[in-house]
Amino acid sequence: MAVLRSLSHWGAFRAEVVDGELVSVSPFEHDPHPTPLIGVWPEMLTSPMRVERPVIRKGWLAGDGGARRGEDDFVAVPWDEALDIAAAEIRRVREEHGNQALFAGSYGWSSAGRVHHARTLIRRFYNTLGGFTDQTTNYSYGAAMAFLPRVVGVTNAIGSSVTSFATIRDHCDVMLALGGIPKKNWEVNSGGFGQHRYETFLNGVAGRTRIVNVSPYRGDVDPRFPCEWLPIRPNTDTALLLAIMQVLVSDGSHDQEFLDRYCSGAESLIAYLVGETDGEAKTPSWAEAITGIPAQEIAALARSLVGKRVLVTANWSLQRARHGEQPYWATVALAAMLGQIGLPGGGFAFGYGSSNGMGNPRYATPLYGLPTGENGTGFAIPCARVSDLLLNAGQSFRFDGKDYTYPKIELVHWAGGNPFHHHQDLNRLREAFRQPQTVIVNECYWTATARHADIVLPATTSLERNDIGGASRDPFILAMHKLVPPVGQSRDDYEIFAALAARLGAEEAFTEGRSADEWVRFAWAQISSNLSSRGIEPPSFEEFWETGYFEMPEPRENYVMFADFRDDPVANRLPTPSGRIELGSTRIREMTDGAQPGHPVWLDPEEWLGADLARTYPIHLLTPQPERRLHGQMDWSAHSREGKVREREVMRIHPEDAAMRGINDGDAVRLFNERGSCFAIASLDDGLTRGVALLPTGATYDPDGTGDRNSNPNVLTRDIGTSELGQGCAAQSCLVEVEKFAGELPPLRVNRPPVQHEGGDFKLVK
Ligand SMILES: Nc1nc2c(c(=O)[nH]1)N[C@H]1C(S)=C(S)[C@@H](COP(=O)(O)OP(=O)(O)OC[C@H]3O[C@@H](n4cnc5c(=O)[nH]c(N)nc54)[C@H](O)[C@@H]3O)O[C@H]1N2
Ligand SMILES: Nc1nc2c(c(=O)[nH]1)N[C@H]1C(S)=C(S)[C@@H](COP(=O)(O)OP(=O)(O)OC[C@H]3O[C@@H](n4cnc5c(=O)[nH]c(N)nc54)[C@H](O)[C@@H]3O)O[C@H]1N2
Ligand SMILES: [Mo]
Repeated sequence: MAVLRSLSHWGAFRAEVVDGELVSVSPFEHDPHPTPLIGVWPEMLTSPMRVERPVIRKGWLAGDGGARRGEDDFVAVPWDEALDIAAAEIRRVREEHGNQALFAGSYGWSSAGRVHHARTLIRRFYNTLGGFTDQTTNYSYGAAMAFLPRVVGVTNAIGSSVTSFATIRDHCDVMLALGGIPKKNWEVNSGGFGQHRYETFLNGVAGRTRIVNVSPYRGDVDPRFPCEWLPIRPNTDTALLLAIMQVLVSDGSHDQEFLDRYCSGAESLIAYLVGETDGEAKTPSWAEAITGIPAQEIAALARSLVGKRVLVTANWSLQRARHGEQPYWATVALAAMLGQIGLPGGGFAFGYGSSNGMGNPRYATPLYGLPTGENGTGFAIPCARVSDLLLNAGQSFRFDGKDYTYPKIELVHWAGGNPFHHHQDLNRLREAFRQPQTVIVNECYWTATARHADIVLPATTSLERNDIGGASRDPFILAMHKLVPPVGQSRDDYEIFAALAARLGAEEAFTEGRSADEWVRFAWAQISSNLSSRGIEPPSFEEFWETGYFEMPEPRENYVMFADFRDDPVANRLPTPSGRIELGSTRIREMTDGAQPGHPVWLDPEEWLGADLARTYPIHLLTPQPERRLHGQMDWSAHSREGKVREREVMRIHPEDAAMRGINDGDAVRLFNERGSCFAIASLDDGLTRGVALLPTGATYDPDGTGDRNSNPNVLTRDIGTSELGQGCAAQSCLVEVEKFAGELPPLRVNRPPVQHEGGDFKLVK
């Protein structure tokens, strides 16, 4: 191999390997702005935090019922024994309680490589056994994923292709960016990619387009790019959007023709805006009381949009809040009132600030993961309802207009995700994790989730196996070369599931007679045939593997969302009941028994700065994605640690909010509410809306009673769905109090692996 290469969700890289050891990494030669995140690998590949061998929790072996999950020691066992025990347990639960009692939704990002994608493999495995309780939608934009199709009929408005950045560059006058366009989020994209394009995007747009960063945080647009900042209280964007629409409607400057031709139900929204429905017009002064933005500014902003090409955008975090469906619906509605949906550089789009490659041309780069097969139970919960599932067996819940019942779960199996990173209200999750009889986790590292398991199976990272990765929005298909042999006794997830399948009589169904490397070749064959069918000449596998990447040709056209629909709304009707954009919807009203009135509406998010609860917990805590890692991954790396102070995460707070509490820059603070508490180091920042604090996610949970010794904000967040419509994660609706912490910060226990004994006599080995 000329050059060894690999890839992670934060980008492609070249590797220097000497004597089976990864010595250094260097950026992919076609990445214009590589991230320092790739540098974590030489340290983290062989970190002491790797799970080195299969272990079983001591109390589980003694039949303790799970009460000590997360507190207990482990016992090392040989692979065969671990696999025998895990397989026997899966068989027993399936036979005694049925397939629904197996929960293996396994939400999480796992690896960039698509063949070895752990979440795909675990689903394939359980489906060969007849099925399991799965998870649907996602944490990123789960509410929108379920809800947007009700409004515009399709999901591509969020997940895949959005209006191309080149059309913004050439046509857009105003980009009203709710939640901004943060640089840090462009460091990553699921599946990995060849090119970081934040600079390309903003360099192109910032010249001609007026960018308005509507956000609680000025830093949500990189300060190198000119933009206006409109500070807003969190979770109140819907009120702002409604007031802008109210001004347009009362001035008569909205596009009635567009509403008549392309939308349905606009009259019910307009009746609400002008106050016919509830006696209150949604004026700028009405919105000032909610958003904290002066009424004159709202009115001036509204009027400044008239006659301009306007793109209304929102990042994904806006809908990870209570009633997160509403700001998205209101975004669509404002764009409709402005009449530019389907025009280049106009209309609406989501996620430009949320992930690398948003706004790229539509490469539709083909990739291939193993088929997951049919789930025999046909049952999946919305992914963020995991604690409800484990705690509320037999109870019903509503999702997207249908009622379901939670089954009783007896076995949980996770491969490639970290619920003790991603889920809200970790004390409640802890209680939930104590319910099943058995918890199995495949992990590369000693995450908080691995620590809460009964059986921990050590998995290789993607650097220890051959694979192919990439993302549909990026032009590169990337070869991932096996750089080093498996670390410790770790095995590929593929091998682990094949071995479990063999013990359960399903080996052939799982492997189809192929080794993992044969699947990689098979994947290339599938990708090649996709390329060929599009008139693109693919190289042979050998050539691809040797070159290390394949670059897609640039698409000829720039994509504009809903351009076809605009051209001909009859021939290209949307798959909604009216065939149009639904600004009013009786179906949505009925789905909630009237709780949602059937048009975009301001609904109280319960935990926000206008709530009664804000008298007790006056700080709205936002928990954005971390700059120096991907979620909880690589939290132990030097790069992640360099962003911390005294091993704790930095929390941004407004200088006046800090002063009221006697907090100085660099002080240790304790954040708390009724759900829990954690620590952080204060950083004073006047680029925040008053009353808001920002603490990124991803510090490894280190429980101590209901508190976290570390800085994991999910001990504080509320575990509730966005609403019964989308049932998405609502982490961004969270009130806390912050106090100066004068004491000694408690030492962390999660910076080293848990205690592991030698099998048999429990002799201490670590
Ligand atoms: N408060 C708050 N919470 C949030 C959010 C928020 O904004 N605020 N955001 C949410 C969002 S959008 C998301 S996507 C989630 C992310 O949540 P997760 O995706 O669960 O977080 P990760 O830390 O990426 O977890 C992936 C795990 O997979 C493991 N892994 C990697 N490769 C492999 C492999 O090959 N095999 C196996 N077996 N394991 C592997 C990694 O070691 C890691 O522990 O967090 C959510 N949580
Ligand atoms: N470096 C890095 N990049 C990542 C990730 C990572 O872990 N690390 N994770 C990736 C994943 S899985 C996802 S889903 C995306 C998430 O992408 P997003 O959901 O867009 O990102 P966040 O960082 O949660 O939020 C961005 C900003 O939104 C603002 N915001 C929060 N609430 C509100 C609100 O109510 N109104 C307004 N107007 N603004 C608000 C906050 O100021 C915050 O800084 O990021 C991806 N990118
Ligand atoms: Mo996400």
